[in-house]
Amino acid sequence: MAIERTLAIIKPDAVKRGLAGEILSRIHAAKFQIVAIKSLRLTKSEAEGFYAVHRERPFFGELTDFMSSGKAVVMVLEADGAIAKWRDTMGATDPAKAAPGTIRRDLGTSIQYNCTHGSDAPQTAAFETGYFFSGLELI
Ligand code: FUP
Repeated sequence: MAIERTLAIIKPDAVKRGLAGEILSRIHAAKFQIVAIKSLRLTKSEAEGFYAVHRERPFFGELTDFMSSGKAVVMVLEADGAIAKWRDTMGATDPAKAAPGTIRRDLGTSIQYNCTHGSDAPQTAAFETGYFFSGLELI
């Protein structure tokens, strides 16, 4: 496998419930390097830009309302095969369908309030990383 970078988000549901520390512990335990990290609150239009690929989906309005409802923690994670590895660490989108021991299964409460985001492919990871971080922040 090759060293990759992926964009991870601790979503507003998890931040509000005080779960950021627990999720960061899992990131360390899984041996990711945190290349860059920041806490921010997206505006509605910033959330719409981030999820533009989903703009025709019925849940787009609710999803972008939720993602702009409070602080999130965004970070770039690095590891061997980081994109698939972080998706494995998170589990399936719907917590009810996620494998035991994954973040979404253990901490998520619904398909919308599923605590974390992860890029799903190298092209997406490049777009999403550049959405939040400048080149200087990624050295
Ligand atoms: P994932 O890549 O696992 O984050 O899942 P998707 O890209 O399919 O969906 C992006 C986000 O949309 C999910 F994290 C949660 C939200 N979503 C819903 O709210 N309802 C749905 O039916 C599907 C996804």
